Amino acid sequence: MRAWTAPDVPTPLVTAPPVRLHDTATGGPVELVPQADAARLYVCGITPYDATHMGHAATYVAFDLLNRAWRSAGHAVRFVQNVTDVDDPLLERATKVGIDWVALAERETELFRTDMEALRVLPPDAYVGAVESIPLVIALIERLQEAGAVYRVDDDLYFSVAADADFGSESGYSRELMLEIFPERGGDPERPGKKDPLDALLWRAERPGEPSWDSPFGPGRPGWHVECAAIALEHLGTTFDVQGGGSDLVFPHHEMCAGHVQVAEGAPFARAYAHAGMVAYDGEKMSKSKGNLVFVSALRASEVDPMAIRATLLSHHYRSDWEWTDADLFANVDRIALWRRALALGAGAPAAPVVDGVLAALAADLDAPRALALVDQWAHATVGGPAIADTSDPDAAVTIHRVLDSALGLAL
Ligand code: 5CA
Ligand code: ZN
Repeated sequence: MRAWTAPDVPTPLVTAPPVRLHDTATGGPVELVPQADAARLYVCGITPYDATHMGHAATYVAFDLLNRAWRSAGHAVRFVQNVTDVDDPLLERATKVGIDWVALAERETELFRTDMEALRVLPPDAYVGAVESIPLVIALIERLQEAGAVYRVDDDLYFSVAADADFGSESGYSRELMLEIFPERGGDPERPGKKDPLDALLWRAERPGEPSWDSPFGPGRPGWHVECAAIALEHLGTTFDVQGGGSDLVFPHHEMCAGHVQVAEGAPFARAYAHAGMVAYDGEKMSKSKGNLVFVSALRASEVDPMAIRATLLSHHYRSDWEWTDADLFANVDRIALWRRALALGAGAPAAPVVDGVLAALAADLDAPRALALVDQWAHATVGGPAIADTSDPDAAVTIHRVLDSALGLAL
């Protein structure tokens, strides 16, 4: 499907250091120098049944920093994202509000595109829906059948986790923890007839009132994990650089994606698995199912500068869990105003060390808070305050403007 319009990204004036990122599977940093002609990134997309909230936005801005950090280090990037445009929560919401599920998915996907554009998130090179990928899903399930990893329960097909010798290596979770989390994140451990409670649904046979597609296994629709596995495999190949998403996808989603591809291809799914922390609101994880939401589109409609929203998201390290507050947003509105005042002066405090510091911070596991702190110091030094303003660098504004735009996605 169509992605969204790319913002202009100025070419960086200096080359950034190689990117290091925390890998969930190994629990430590990995240096991500791409081994193919481009760095290859897959980021799990939305299930489009409601508007983009700050949790989604934080996750997509985090991986946008990775995309930009690779580009700053001189690499081309191939970026792929899915849209889960058929799944239980989408169908349930469409039924509840009495609208066609296709129309609901299209409407919310379109709103997401406009939110991503406003936040200056670089669009994926391939933006791929689950529905349009059903032939890929069927082909992958057939490969898994050939590998002896598939069995039937009634007319549904399941992936046998026992077929994957490395099962558990992505999350590192104990079986006890997996069993606890699985039912909370779409799994069905109690279903009679399963060989292992953790086995994952690959193909859900047609149910009355639900959409379905023909397949060699009978009419039905794809399971969730096989959707991302098939899309990533087709559009990036095996062992691409980074599989990304929020930390609620560590298990079972990314574990199962990795397992499906590992069994079908005999090669690792991704080189690294990166996860963004959860954004909370009113004391709980912001989630469509709980309804404790702050929408990007609602703030935009009330004239909040999208760059202040983006700065608020960047002011928290992507791996930490944090809570959205209005006070935080207003502090970042003030921060952006200060930076604009400093940039308007033209000359300012020396910019080169700021550029180096910002690029180094982002290359070191996407440390945006450290990058913002460096720009804060520069802005304070430039506008003066009680001290005398430092305007020793005649080109400071142009240089800082450029690095803010290219590396942090803040176009001021
Ligand atoms: N369609 C699937 C992925 S294939 C899905 O999880 N969709 S979603 O709409 O529920 O979430 C989209 C992305 O936002 C996922 O990467 C998810 O991990 C992330 N996300 C959801 N809630 C939060 C939150 N409160 N904080 C941070 N990230 C979140
Ligand atoms: Zn996914």
